[in-house]
Amino acid sequence: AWKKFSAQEFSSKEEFEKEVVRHIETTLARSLFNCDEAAAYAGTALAFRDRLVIEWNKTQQNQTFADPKRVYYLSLEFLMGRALDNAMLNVGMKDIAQEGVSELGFRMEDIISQERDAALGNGGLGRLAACFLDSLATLNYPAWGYALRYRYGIFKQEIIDGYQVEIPDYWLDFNPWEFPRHDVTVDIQFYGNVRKYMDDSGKQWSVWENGEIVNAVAYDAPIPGYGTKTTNNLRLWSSKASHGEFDFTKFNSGEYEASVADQQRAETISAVLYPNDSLERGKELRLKQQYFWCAASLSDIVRRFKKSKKPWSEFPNQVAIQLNDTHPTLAIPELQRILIDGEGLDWEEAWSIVQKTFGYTNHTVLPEALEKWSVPLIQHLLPRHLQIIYEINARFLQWVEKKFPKDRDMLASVSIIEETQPKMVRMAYLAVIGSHKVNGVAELHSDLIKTTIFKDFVKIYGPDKFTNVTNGITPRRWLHQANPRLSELIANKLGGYDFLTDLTLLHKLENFLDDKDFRKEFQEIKYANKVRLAKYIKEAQGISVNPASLFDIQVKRMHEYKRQQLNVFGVIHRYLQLKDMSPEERKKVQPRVSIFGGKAAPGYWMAKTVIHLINQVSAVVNADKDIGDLLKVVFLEDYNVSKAEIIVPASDISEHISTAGTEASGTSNMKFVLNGGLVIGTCDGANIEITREVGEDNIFLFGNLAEDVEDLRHAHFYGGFELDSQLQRVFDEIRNGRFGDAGQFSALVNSIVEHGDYYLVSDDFQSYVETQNKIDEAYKNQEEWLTKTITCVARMGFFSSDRCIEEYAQEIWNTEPLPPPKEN
Ligand code: 26Q
Repeated sequence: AWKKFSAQEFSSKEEFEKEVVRHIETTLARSLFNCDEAAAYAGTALAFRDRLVIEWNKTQQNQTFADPKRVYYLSLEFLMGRALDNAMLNVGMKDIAQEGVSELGFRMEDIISQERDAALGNGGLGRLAACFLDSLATLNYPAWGYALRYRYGIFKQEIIDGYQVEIPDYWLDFNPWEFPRHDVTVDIQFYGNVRKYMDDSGKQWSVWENGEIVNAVAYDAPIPGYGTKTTNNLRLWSSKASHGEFDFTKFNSGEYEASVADQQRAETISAVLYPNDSLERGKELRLKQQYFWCAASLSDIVRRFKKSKKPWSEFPNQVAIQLNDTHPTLAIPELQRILIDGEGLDWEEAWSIVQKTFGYTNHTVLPEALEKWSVPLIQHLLPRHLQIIYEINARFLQWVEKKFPKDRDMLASVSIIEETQPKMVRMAYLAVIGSHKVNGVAELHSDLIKTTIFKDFVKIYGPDKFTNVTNGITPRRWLHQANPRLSELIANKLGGYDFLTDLTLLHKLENFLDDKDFRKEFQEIKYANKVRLAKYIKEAQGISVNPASLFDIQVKRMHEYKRQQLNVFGVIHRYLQLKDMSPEERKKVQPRVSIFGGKAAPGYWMAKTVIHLINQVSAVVNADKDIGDLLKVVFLEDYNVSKAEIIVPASDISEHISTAGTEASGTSNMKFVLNGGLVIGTCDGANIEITREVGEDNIFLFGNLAEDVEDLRHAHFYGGFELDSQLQRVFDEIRNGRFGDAGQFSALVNSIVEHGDYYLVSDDFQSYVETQNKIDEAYKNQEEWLTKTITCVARMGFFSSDRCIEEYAQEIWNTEPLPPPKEN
């Protein structure tokens, strides 16, 4: 086996075992005689945690001493998944640990699966933040993540009678990876009023007073890099009642209940992750979360900067703050407030610091998903911030007015304040105005934001403020950890594991396209991964699937724009065709398993209806004796990061079929291809760049283009659109009750046949079905298929999140790595 790198190591399995046993007996106070898998997990995690902590402390010390420019990644979501396997692989001692745990009578797989996912996110945006932390540490960037310590992560999904049911995810019972920092707390203010006064020198000050105070307590988690000792920090804020005089008097005077109620109200702020991956309009608690987190993080960042005793003008040379979507936009007026009200800087000086400090990443062009908050709500909760937002807007509009005199439309269209009833604050505009760079997450998406939602800002600032950083994924988790056999095979061919930190090295795999042994093993690994998924499907859903079938997978959040409905209509069409065939004809058919997974936001009725339809179709098709293995339909419950690690390596085809122009990037497309699966997809998001890299012959593209979407929607609106006859038949069968109570699905069907088919399902259906048929044909030639998949893997180097981070560092943050000092 190849030596990956040298790190601080357990010198032997005996030493590792001793540490595990010590933790079980002393830290957990448990007897070895009743050591179950949970205890074995805890012991193993704690043994590795000890190793991480040492490097973590050294890294932080080194960063404090060198005091380089740091990156702060503000994201309300970090979808981390499990930590133990990642820690073992990044520290590089999984082999020793594996031997150790087996001597203790356990299987490493079982121990790893004891851990609960840290599911502090909804989907793509949260997982992107987690991949970025891995890359930042691996590349030795001094970087911190900031988020909230939710008591409840994204809900667990159960399917009962075909319907989604949400179960709370209370995940903190035992979490060895977090360290409470009860000494690191920040007072956060809400409500109250603003008073103006003049000091002796005649200077005007604003004070925000009489508010309610909530305490933010820091909890830290170590983020180990791969093959480096750099261990960065993820800081999560937890809300707690502040024990100021106010509570104390209540308690003293016997108002115990009122006092406890105050405490609970404070703790509610960090209680739960909002389970919407588009929008939850107007919820005061969500706005409280956002401010609580921004204010705590900024106070922490400013405190750290002030220790260096540098002048304020140095702040943007020491601090880069990246805003993951508009969720942390309040950080902009908050920093301005700290600088002018707290530090006494004048407006212009402060504002120039603010603009140089922030960068903003946009993740959507869908207008309904753009964040807005009502002026009265902000006025009530954050009166001083509303004043500052108005001042930012007034100065900005004045400046625009000079550039575009007498253009009233321009002023109204770029104003941060939308003049509706009530007035609304457009958070994306505030984020654009308060940042020095704005980026989209794939080329098409970055082009689209410049011509749609931020069109006028391009006129005002020029095009250079807007840039693209195409998303990426960490090859450590999404290749090495999820698919260890493939990773090892590649290492054997390329002469080591360097590709894990330079993914472009994968291109050398093309030299082995004719290597019979390599091809055979590559194919065997895919088959073994499918067997593993089949086993999981049997255990979890009770459905038997044949691993020799074509595995067709669509796993992602349930959304109309992602078009799981197009997929399931295609499945129904396939089923109807199979039913029409003679037994002779059926023998020629390529067997297929259609696998779905994904959560719907609890209030998103249409998305839930699609889940229900998939489950109904699954019940009918899987029970049909005529069909047998020719078609199986599976809805996998509770899709999450750790399940993705089993699902992603097992696809033959995965589906990324959003209406063109709606999916900003997509990142699971990258994960599937990196693991030797092909893609069926639309010309959308990162699919386009995947096509550029792997070549048009190695991807199955279909459907209308983004540039045609507007006209097509128009055509629907003005009628005269005739429904494809095959889709018509699918709808007829749904309506006549073939898949259960037809009434349940009428709104879904009607959204297409009567209400304008906003997501253009009917326009793309024929092209989709034809492309699926091409896939059946292509799959029959297994040798050619294999050549395609190997070629794809070889050409995925571009999609490493390491490449993204280098681009952010150069184009947006202007930061350098700080490698750990050499030790003797
Ligand atoms: C906002 C306000 C209130 C409550 C919730 C939200 C909210 C929460 C999460 C809004 C959006 C999200 C998540 C969005 C998301 O995951 N977007 C995806 O980001 C990926 C990474 O860039 C892209 O690959 C996907 O295309 C994009 O959909």
